[in-house]
Amino acid sequence: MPQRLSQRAALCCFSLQCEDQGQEQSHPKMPKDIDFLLLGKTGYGKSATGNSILGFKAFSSKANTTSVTIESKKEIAQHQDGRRLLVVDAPGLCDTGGGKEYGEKLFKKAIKEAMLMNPHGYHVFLFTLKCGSRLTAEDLDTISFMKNLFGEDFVRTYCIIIMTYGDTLKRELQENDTTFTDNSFQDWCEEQTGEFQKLRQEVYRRVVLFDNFGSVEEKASQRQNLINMVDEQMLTGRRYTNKKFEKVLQSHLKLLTKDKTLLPVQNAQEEISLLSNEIERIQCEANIDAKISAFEQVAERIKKLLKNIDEEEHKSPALDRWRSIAADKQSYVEKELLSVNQQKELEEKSRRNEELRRVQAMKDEQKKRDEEQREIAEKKRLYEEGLRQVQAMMDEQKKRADELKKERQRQHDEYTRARDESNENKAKSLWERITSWFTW
Ligand SMILES: Nc1nc2c(ncn2[C@@H]2O[C@H](COP(=O)(O)OP(=O)(O)OP(=O)(O)O)[C@@H](O)[C@H]2O)c(=O)[nH]1
Ligand SMILES: [Mg+2]
Repeated sequence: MPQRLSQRAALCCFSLQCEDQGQEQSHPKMPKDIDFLLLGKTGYGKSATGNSILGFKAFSSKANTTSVTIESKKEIAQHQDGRRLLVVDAPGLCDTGGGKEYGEKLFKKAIKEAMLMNPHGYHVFLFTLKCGSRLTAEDLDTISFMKNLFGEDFVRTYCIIIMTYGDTLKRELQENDTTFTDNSFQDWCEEQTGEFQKLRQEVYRRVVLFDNFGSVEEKASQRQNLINMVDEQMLTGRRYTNKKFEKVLQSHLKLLTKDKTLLPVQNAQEEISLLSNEIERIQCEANIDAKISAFEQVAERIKKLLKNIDEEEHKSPALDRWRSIAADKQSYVEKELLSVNQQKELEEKSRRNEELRRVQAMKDEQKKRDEEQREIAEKKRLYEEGLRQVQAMMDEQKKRADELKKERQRQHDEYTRARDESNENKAKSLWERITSWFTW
């Protein structure tokens, strides 16, 4: 068995003898795992509350006039802090199905079953009441009946009151224009008088509101309120056992220890139940790495479970059934792991391709920009080259015009000189040359 379970199995027999001395935990007020038993009148929402605590629909909850739950049922879930929450849903007290006496007889039988289902006892009894209904004489009868069955101290020491139909209270407050806040329920409890207040004092104000139709977040917060209450306010942290049940329990425990076939089966059954819940939770996990890691852990747990079953196989043929269930789970988890890993690979490949595409697009963009820059630079170079050439031409023309001007000035000076010297021929030839400048 996984270590936790085999320790539990060992504790299972040990706890009955030692828990009354508060030795189960080093901090007796904070049970490591919490075992709850749901009690209350038929139709008050025990099964619905059990489902809210577990975080999934384990128990059938319906609007019937007669009892919906007719036998006790056990389910386990793992809380986010790693603790195991065991919830046993019992049939309602004072059932309407076959008269009061018959109902009480049925209930006693169911409680015996519930005790056998969890022979090391319960930490907490959740007594359900319904918000919006008065605490009736029948409810008080139910409490007396429970005290009679479990002992006078039972309510004070082990009960937490769960007020179901929290939605009704929220609606009522809203209708009176009061916003529902964290303190609203405690304020509401304070305002109550009469039998409810007496009962509240008796359980040291351990009353928690449950809206079993609330959102997942609301249910998680209700569950946390309940667990905080168990951690902070439970008076002993011990498990409830009772002389009346002890005989039955002792013989059952003896059977468990003597008949080596029962414990391994019970442990395998519990671990498979936990694994099933964990697999369901993992299915909803959105983060692929978290999903893979959780599946790997589950695969490891199944491997250990199968190993333990193989080691204890000789003890009980009933283990065959659990081995086959565990093997089914193993192949399911392996398939899921394969598929999630493939999905991860595909996602990574597509991410890599996307990255490559992005880098290529960036490179193309840069290339285009470089090309445009080159074109602009070439145009600029050509333009400047053109400008330089025009400037050079203009400079050349100016130079030639200056030279021409100088030559003409020189010829004109020569002509003036020839005329002054009365050198008619030279003057005439020079004048003809001067006038020829303007003929074209
Ligand atoms: N509105 C509302 N309805 C609720 C709430 N909790 C339970 N119910 C309803 O009350 C009815 C009885 O609920 P159950 O969970 O079957 O009650 P139970 O105490 O397990 O009944 P038995 O199994 O017959 O003893 C169902 O129709 C539930 O949907 C709640 O918080 N709000
Ligand atoms: Mg029920």
